[in-house]
Amino acid sequence: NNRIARIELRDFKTRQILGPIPNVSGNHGSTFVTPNTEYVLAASRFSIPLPKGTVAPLENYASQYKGVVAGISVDPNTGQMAVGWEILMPPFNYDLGDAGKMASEGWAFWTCYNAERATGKLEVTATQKDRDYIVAVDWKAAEKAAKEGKVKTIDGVKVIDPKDVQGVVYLLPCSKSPHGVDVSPDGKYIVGSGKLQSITTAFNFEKVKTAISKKDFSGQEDGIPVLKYESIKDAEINVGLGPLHTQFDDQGFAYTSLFVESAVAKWKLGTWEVVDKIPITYNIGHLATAEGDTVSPDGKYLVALNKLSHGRHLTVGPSQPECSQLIDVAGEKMKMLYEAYTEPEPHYAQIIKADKIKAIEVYQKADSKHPNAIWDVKDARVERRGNSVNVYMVAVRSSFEPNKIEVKQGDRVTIYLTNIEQTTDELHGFGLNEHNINVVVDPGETKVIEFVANKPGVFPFYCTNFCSALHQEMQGYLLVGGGKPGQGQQAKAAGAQQ
Ligand SMILES: [Cu+2]
Repeated sequence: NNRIARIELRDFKTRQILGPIPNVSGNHGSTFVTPNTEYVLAASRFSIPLPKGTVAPLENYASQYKGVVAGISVDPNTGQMAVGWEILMPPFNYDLGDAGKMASEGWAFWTCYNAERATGKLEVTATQKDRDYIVAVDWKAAEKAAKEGKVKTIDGVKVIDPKDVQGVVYLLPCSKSPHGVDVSPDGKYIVGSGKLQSITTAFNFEKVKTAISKKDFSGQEDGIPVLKYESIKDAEINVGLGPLHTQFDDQGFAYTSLFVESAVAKWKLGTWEVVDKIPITYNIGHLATAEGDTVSPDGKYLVALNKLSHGRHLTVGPSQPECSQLIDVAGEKMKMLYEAYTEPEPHYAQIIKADKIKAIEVYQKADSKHPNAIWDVKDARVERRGNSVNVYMVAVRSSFEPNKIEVKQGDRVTIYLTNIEQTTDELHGFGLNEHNINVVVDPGETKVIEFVANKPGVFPFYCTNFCSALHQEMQGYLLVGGGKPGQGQQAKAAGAQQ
């Protein structure tokens, strides 16, 4: 749905969901951030006619369909995200990105496939040419163009058309069918692999800048200059079959996942020699080294996020979990340490040092701002206003107060439930029978539960998050009167027949 969520690492809760992002279609090129989180990168996987809602014949795909790469701005004080700028791109399929850093600070990169601008059976039609592209955006120039109004407004956001604004975006020819680009920790190398070629290419960012200043171009796509491959590449590394993504360690080594070969290749930046290889089970896609996307990777560990497990675990039906493997990369030779099973399909990860995360375990009473929170059992009550029933409820080991709610059929019920515990790991839950309601309330948190009591009868509510030896006793009753017995069951039976 072209959305980006921001999760606060203080409590690991989602604070914002931005989107659907205008003009971006199938955001597969996220979420990579610039070094100071000025922007989060986003990109269209599926080019479509713009603005959204426009229909153009698929026969006109090459000219009337458009991709978009975007910088989602992040407020440095609040973290609030908004669309910063977008760039109108040829109808390729845009894939994973990475932000420039150090030597390439101020730039953003994405790979794209389907340089053929093909439709139909893409496995054939989109693999005709020898090369696809890495998109290189000078995001400071994009920011400036947006600020100076050198934009079109499409669906309410600022969109830069490279035909009108020069110097914002360039294309670097890359091996066929790439699925990601990775910038080395010093920012000097832009590393891209195409899964249909057995090499990984290290582009030298200095050479990219020189080629741009000398206009050393081999062509253009919809007004975007294409740089000459031979002028900007430093090395082609013979990593193996089906190279996809590359991560880095603290000793100048790079690790490239090999999907077809089911292996990870370790190679040296600068000398470009492949020094080690380790088999993976099976078909590795993404991989993550400790802080491997940063300017100072931590090394030591690598996690291989594999796409297929091919029955390495007990079979429990056709749907199979996938395999992730933990590899020790501290020594000369990579060592397999452990494997575990994850939901399909593992798609990117970050490993962050634990001491960087300062998460809370309890919401402090002093910080409670909810207007309807109550912190004393004495304040627990049920209030009626017309057909609205407000319940001010406390959860604390091991009871709910009040533990009886009496309403009439059709009443709108709102429960303000505060878990007044201030103890680590003392969460409570609130489940209401046959109402499809089950919420978890963290220590010190207030949750609002709203529903219309449209079924007559007596409905137990109970704690659904284990809390104490008397957890099972933590329960109460909702009594919904004034209705005709059996009504709920009749409605249910009617529903079942449909
Ligand atoms: Cu409980």
